[in-house]
This record gives sequence, structure tokens and C-alpha cells, in this order.
Amino acid sequence: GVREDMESRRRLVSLAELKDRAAAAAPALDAWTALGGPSPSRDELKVIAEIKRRSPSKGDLASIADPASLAVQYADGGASVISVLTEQRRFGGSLADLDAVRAAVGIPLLRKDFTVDEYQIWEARAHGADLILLIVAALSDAQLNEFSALSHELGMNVLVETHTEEEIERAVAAQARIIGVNVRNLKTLDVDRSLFGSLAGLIPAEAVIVAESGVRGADDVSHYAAGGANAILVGEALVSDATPRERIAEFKA
Ligand code: IGP
Repeated sequence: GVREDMESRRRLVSLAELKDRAAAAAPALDAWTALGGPSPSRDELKVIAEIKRRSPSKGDLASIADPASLAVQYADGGASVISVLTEQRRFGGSLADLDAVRAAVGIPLLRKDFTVDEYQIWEARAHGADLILLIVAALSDAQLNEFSALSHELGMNVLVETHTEEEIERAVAAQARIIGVNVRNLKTLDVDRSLFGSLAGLIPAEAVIVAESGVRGADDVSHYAAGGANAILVGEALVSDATPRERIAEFKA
């Protein structure tokens, strides 16, 4: 669980040092606008393309020799945002992957990790992230509010991830404006694509609505678009595709 992850995380960099690095970093890019805010469109679906080496459900997904060149292919294909898994233990990611991607592309980056404290938010910004992930199920309302406020102070946006009606209510109460519905249950790892359509309607139209997980091909993309998605978050299908650039272009068509 999250506690083991935190204990396995070696904090070689002091918070003070991270703050210095965050201050020296180039300003965060505007992921909100990149995703279609403030008037998110249902006509032009945005793609958040993910770099994920491994997953708890599938094991090794792809041997990504060079995350930077994969990121360039994602950007060339028309991705609006690139998501980089930095969680090590279950996803095989690292901050080094985020650094490599940051150096390679000029579009907004999501630092994809299980955010449980403010240190990670400073760390995200210090490594060039523009957007962080907050998973409602893993956080208290106070944490959701505090972590969102800090992210915004640092110029970043927040993708607030939900999986139930109650979590959507909590996300909306925390004034989230980029709200994801993850159709994968993080406890059982089961994917239920029909969940998206039943929950998306509960999200206010001013928010950017992101359909997360389970995109295998164009049919799933159409399903999410019909259910009200403004954006899709795609990992496995892209990292395991020989031509991810063409794949993203196909999803957007
Ligand atoms: C991508 P998929 O099925 O396209 O590989 O899913 C993304 O939604 C998934 O990686 C994800 C995730 C998360 C991973 C969604 N929320 C939280 C780790 C932590």
C-alpha cells in the first residue's frame, strides 16, 4: 500500500533544496488550457498519453529503452499532455523518466504517482511537471484541498481521480476542474468501461472530464466520447504499440 511506498522512498533531497530547484525550474505549462479549459469540447477529444513500464495487473508492458523518444512520438501524434509514471515499486517508473521526458518535449507533463504529501508536489515541480495526480480515494478532504492549493500556488494543475459517485462529489466540493473517472478499480484492478458513462454525467460541464484506463482501440475511444469525455488517458495500448504516433492520431480522428 501507500505506506510501504512511502517507507521505500528514499529522500535524498531536503525539502529546502527541492524548493530551490522548483524556484529555478521553468514555469509550469498550462495543462488546463491544453486540455480545452475553460470551455472543454466534446468535439475534439484530447489525449493524455502515458509512459508506463509496468502495471500491477499486467506486469511488464513494454521495454521502454528511451522514454524521451517515446514522448516525442506522443507529442508528434497530437497528444495534449504526457503522463509519466514515477512510482517505482509497482510501475517501474522514476523521476529520471520524468526528467528525460521534460528535456525532450514542450507540452504539459503529468507526474503520475500516488501523491500523499506536499514533498511530492514540490518534487514534481522541481522535475518540471505541470500537472499532478490526486486520487480522491486515497486522501482526506483536507488533503485534497491543501494539495490542490499548493499545486496551484506552484502554477500547476491537478488531475483529480475518482471512481465512485461519492468521490465525484468530493472532487467537485474541492473545486477540481480537471476530473478523471478511472474505470479501473485500484483495489481489485478490474476494468469496467461502462462505469464511465454512468459517472461522467455527474461532473459539471465546466470541468475537463477525463476517461482513464481501458482504451484498447477506436471503439473504446468512441464509447468514452459518447459518454461525455473531453479527454482520454491511455497507457498500455500506446506503450505496447509499434507506431504510437499513428495510434494517437487515430484516437483523435
Ligand atoms: C492508463 P491504461 O489501461 O490505458 O494502461 O490506463 C491510466 O489510466 C492508468 O495507468 C492509471 C493509473 C492511475 C496508474 C489511472 N490511474 C493511478 C497508476 C496510478
